[in-house]
Amino acid sequence: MPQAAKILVLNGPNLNLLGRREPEIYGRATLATIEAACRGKADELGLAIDFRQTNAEGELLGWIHQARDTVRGIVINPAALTHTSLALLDALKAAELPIVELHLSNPHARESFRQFSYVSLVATGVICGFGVHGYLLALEAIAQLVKANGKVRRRSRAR
Ligand code: DHK
Repeated sequence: MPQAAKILVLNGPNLNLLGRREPEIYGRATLATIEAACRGKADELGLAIDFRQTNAEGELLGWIHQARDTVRGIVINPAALTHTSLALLDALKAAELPIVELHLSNPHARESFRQFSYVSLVATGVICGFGVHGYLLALEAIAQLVKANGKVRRRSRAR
């Protein structure tokens, strides 16, 4: 049986507070619930996921640096770093992987400072406004991208 493609699912600052933090905007599901839903979806799609959250920008950048050689794609909810981090944009560019940018809320319908995304400049596509379901849509999207990529680019390392 072929090895499942590995996907990194990243969550940025404050997303550890999901369920308690502004539930009218971000919903009542906790990050643990979201991770469990992602694991179920990944199994369905034949993907292996590495699901992580950090409040530290440097840690997030380090994970992205490693991803270049260890995974086939990245799903990222960069949270507030979406709108502020040029370093995140550069790290994602350097990863040279398919990237799905994800937001629980629809930042375009919110404050003006949320309407610019550094990450969108490098993302293959963006999913926003669908709450927890967005994570499942993002996994479907990355599965398609990885499949399409595999057809044109075979790499020797298993990842
Ligand atoms: C999460 C955050 O923490 C915000 O800073 C972003 C994003 C939106 C979300 O909707 O998942 O602006």
